[in-house]
Amino acid sequence: MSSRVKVVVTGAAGQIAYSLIPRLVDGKTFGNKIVDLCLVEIPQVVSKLEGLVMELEDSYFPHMGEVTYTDNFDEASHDADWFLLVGSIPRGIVYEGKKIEERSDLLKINGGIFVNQGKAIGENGKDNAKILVVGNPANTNALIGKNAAGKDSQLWMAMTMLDASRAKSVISKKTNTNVSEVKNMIIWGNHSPTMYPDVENAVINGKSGTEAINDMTWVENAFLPAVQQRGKSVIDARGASSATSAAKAALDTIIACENTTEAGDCFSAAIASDGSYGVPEGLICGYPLMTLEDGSVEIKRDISLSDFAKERFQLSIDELSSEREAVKHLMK
Ligand code: NAX
Repeated sequence: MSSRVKVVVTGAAGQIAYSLIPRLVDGKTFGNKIVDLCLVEIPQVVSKLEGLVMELEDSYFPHMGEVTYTDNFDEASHDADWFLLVGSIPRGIVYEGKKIEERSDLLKINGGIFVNQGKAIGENGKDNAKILVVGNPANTNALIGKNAAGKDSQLWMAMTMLDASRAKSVISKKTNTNVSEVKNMIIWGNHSPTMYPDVENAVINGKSGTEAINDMTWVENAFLPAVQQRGKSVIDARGASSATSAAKAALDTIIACENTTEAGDCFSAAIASDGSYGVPEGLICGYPLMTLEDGSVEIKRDISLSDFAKERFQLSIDELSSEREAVKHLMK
């Protein structure tokens, strides 16, 4: 066990974090590295983290390093390699006397949080820090955070891995294959119901998605709604939003960034557009990504999109543009 990695997790007393945090130190996500954890919560619930830390200590994790907790994000951010920004204010709660129902209110409240966290990450995080935003609206929160951080050497991502894993599961059932046989699964656009999960460019058991599925009626009427609405279906069935699957997706995103991507494959996350695939520059957009041998993360640029795909993807790009417009006052 040689090197160490410092990971900051916000929303550490929430339901995703309860599944996520133990697996950060289990010796699989970061391989042989010792993992120092800094857990962050809001002042009202930060004391609960004492119990979580007790459980971590009681769980026998040889790869666990120093574990601290705080309600001070600024303090937590020093020299961190990874930031998992899970904490955000969910829809439906009463915040400062008002029930938060509208996406625009959600954007406003969470936007404020991400300005401050972004500044701290830019000032105090490692120059090559990676930031994964899970808290919704994830793409626009990441946009605000990245802008406030102002450090291009840091990689800001919004999580779309859960959407990719959901898509792989639906395809594997349809084609009677194992989920591991579904590769190159791309989620284009926003982490919202407008996302475009790309069956045509998936590779299923070595065949192109178009050839393996060969049923665009199923794609349009069954596959797309199943993936786009899966979050809601889980809430309806469980009475709570996806937690263990979201935690697994965050871990899979870290693993994808820490290891070279196999030829012919890619992983899904949203990063800042450089204009690729016609997306306005700067939007945090779901793309096919590859981790190269030198550890850098790049957009895979050789994917061709059908007219059907382009049309669907454009809806999500338009949504991202309108979200950027709604938070432009936070982007000075
Ligand atoms: P919980 O409500 O269980 O936990 C969120 C925690 O964040 C709470 O304990 C809260 O006190 C804390 N928090 C709020 N503001 C904070 C701040 N400024 N600093 C630190 N902590 C803060 O929610 P959970 O189910 O864990 O979900 C967390 C977020 O993930 C939500 O925004 C949710 O919408 C989002 N999701 C994103 C997904 C994705 O694929 N990108 C999928 C799953 C999930 O829906």
